[in-house]
Amino acid sequence: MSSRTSSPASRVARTGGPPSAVSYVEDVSPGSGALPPRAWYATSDADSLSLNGSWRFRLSATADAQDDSFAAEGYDAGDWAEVAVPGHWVLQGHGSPIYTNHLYPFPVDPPRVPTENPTGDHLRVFDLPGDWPALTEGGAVLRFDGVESCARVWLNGTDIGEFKGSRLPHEFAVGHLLKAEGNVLAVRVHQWSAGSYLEDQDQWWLPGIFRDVTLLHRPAGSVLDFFVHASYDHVTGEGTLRVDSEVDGRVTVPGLDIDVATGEPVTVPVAPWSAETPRLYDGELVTEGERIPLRIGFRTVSLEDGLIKVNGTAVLFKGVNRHEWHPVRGRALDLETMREDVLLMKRHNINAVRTSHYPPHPAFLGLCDEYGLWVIDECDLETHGFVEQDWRDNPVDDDRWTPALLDRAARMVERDKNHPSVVIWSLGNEAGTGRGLTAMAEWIHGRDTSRLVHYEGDLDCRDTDMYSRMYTFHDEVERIGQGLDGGTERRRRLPFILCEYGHAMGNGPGGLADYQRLFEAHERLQGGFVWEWIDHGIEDDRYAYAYGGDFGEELHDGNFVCDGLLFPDRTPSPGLVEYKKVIEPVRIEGDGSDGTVRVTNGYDFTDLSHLAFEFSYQVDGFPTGAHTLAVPPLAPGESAEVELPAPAPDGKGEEVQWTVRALLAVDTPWAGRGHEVAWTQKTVTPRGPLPAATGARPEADGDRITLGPARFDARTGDLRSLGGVDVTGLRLDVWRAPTDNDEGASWQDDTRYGSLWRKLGLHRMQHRLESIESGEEALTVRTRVAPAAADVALRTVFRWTSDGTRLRLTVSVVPEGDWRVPLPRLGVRFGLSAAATDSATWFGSAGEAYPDTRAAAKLLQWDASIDELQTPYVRPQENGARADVRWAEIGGLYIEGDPEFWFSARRWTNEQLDAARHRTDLVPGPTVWVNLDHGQHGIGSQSCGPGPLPRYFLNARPAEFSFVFTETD
Ligand code: IPT
Repeated sequence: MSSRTSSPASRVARTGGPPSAVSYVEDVSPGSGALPPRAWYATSDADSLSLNGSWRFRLSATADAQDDSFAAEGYDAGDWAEVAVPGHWVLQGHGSPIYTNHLYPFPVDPPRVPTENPTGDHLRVFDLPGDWPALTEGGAVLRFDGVESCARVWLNGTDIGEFKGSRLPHEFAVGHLLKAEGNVLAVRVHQWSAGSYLEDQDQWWLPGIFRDVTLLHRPAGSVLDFFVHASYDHVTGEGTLRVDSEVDGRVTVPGLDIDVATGEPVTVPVAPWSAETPRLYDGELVTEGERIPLRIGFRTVSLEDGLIKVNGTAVLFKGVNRHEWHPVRGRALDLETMREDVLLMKRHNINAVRTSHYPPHPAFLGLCDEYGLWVIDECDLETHGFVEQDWRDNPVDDDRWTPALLDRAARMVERDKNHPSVVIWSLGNEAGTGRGLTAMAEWIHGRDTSRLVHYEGDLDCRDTDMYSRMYTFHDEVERIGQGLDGGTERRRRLPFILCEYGHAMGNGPGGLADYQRLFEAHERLQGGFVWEWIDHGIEDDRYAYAYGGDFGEELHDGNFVCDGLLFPDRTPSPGLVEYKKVIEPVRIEGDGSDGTVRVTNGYDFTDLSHLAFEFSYQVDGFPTGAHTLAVPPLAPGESAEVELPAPAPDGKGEEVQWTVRALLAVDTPWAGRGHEVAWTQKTVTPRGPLPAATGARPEADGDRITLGPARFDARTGDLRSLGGVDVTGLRLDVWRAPTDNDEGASWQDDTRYGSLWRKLGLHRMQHRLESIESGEEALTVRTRVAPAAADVALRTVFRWTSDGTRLRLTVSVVPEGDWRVPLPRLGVRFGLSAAATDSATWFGSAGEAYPDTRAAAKLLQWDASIDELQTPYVRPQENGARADVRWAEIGGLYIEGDPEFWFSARRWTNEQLDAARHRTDLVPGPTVWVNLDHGQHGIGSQSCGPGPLPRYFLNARPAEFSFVFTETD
């Protein structure tokens, strides 16, 4: 029977609460009907049936718009839409996503939620496979791995319960309800619920059944919950295994000759598990009714001497915060996407993940076990929006909510407790402080004594085993490292981590290398986790990638959701390349002038025998062939002086560098032999001086002045052409399209240079021509470059000379007035015909670099198309500068610089780049604009953290720099 009308129950007048049929939505309790939480496992010999796939779907505007008749057998949903499960309906054409950072997109009135509460009824009819034994033997469990934010479930017309806790599993016993054919599974999902108050993470609000739905056969005597305890004694080299199981059985590990009863400990020599050596032993848990494969990693986590140690060794976290993200599927990730994340992390020297800010799909943790990553597993809890009311009514400090908090803690710990990769439990993120958090910490400490507990909001570390902060400035981190930060006595005894730092929003983050130096200098500083792994842009025809506000949200936080080291399609951004270099596990130091370099093993656990060291010279950026550098298999922390294998070649006047690269000597599961892990480069022979290019004399020629191959406008002093190459608009340039880090976060008012620059008018500098002097051997053009309404200026002299073939420009800049802000950039820009300019070749850094993001700036001779020279930040902004450029060839010009310069070129102006909001706003014009910069302001991390350190400031001060231009053909 089909019905589209509301039942009388859902029409009752509202007298202070929702109709009873949906009262669970606003109930602070975690739900009812679900089985107790237990360990999650991917496979067993018991049957299972995936219920993923296409489901019937009906969207209602309110929680109570429809009665439950759709759950009845025989209901005809033939005219409903269809959605993919796992999935979010707002990404499948029904309603829209909403992005807010910490503001609740509904009135803060806990636990009440809006009447307008998008509610998706999901329906799936399924038959049991022919050989499914459940009907005759044992029971069955229906498992939901993730539903946002609240669901009520019916099977074959029977209401089996409702639950909240979006990124946590919920299981229901359903064996007694199953039929061989025509089972009707009905799931009503509400976007908003009391649970939404606990899930105020900085991300898109994305309702739906977004993780797997599985029916598990439970044979008689099958496994319930089990806890694999596998510790490692680094003194004896032995591991102790004990598998506690609610249902008695046996545990076998063939590789270790183990065959013991559950609950019985056994100690044997083993190879330990670590993120660097992820040794897993295959085993099996066998009960009367089921066999479950185990992957056992032996390791012991401890807090000792004020340090986080694993297997007796202090670890240095080189981590990232990972939200689950896919630009089309949102938080519904498939295994291959998860694997891609893990492989990308491993290939970029990352050794740790904080699962910000909820437990990930459980399969992700299996990959962390397998490939080797330290994991801080974080509970699905954030109440950040309460900060707007000074944390009044914060659920974590209100006993009525404590059962829900404990339920969340238990669902995380029970689900994930058998993963060796998980070394730390985190209570949640940005939830203030309160008794509920303490209750969670106490429960977790009691349930699992083998791991540590983290929570950043607990400044006194009452409940936690480490002092954790986010976005702390370098100087404070240093004080913490030195133990000079004060705090409670307990805190002073604890190790420190930065659970978030290096805000990777847009161009940046800057300053990573400076943090890493601190981490390496002070033992108490056990590393950090860059914020964050991937941009949460949503693929969208209108914009390429959409961000907050693009769906008409009434409240939103714009592109603050695009702050990752990967672009939404998982292309590494320059920030990831930089991070990889900053955290490289081998240090190669020294300039080689004494014929040696110093190699230091920066791994915590492995020696260097898995690496091969390659040594090569390059002349003018061109490699000259490789040699082997004989590095001994140094133990962790050890260093050695290693002899350079070959004398430097005669560069014949060209610049010579050597490069040492540490490469994988063997194939690993995450990268092949030859993969570069670390490198260092040093200049042996500097390049020669720039050609003087003098001798020719400026000649007046009507409205033109000719100087060697160059022609200038006699009235303006502007360069018009060099030989056959037309040049337009060559002038001093100080503007860059402010980066997200230039713009800064709203709470950092006094040093937000993006807006200070704009306020001063650096984006609309006026260029006043003061004089053109055509002398004996130089054409000198003087300008005063200044913004309207201000008395600051840059007095600029362009001095042009030529030897008849080459054209040399020396730019001298003298600031005038009281400059209170640094300059965005300082250099010249000019336009070339786009028709004649589709690529560039240069000798300088291969990739993008800025003053405080240049650790990975490896010098090479390189070429790229103009399009490839752009870094496509989701919100367009300054990008693509190449550092240390000696020379560049572009559009028929060969340009040498003294000193080295920053080079960029694009098919639009910096002003157009600044105006663009999305990639699709950038439309190529007829001109390629080239910037040759003497200086760039640092990048910093001020979109959520410190700006550039003072040494990366581009302060206005007198400067002089030169270029020599030669036509190439
Ligand atoms: C911090 C949050 O923990 C994280 O979820 C994210 O919002 C990040 O900031 C910024 O992208 S909270 C910080 C603003 C104090």
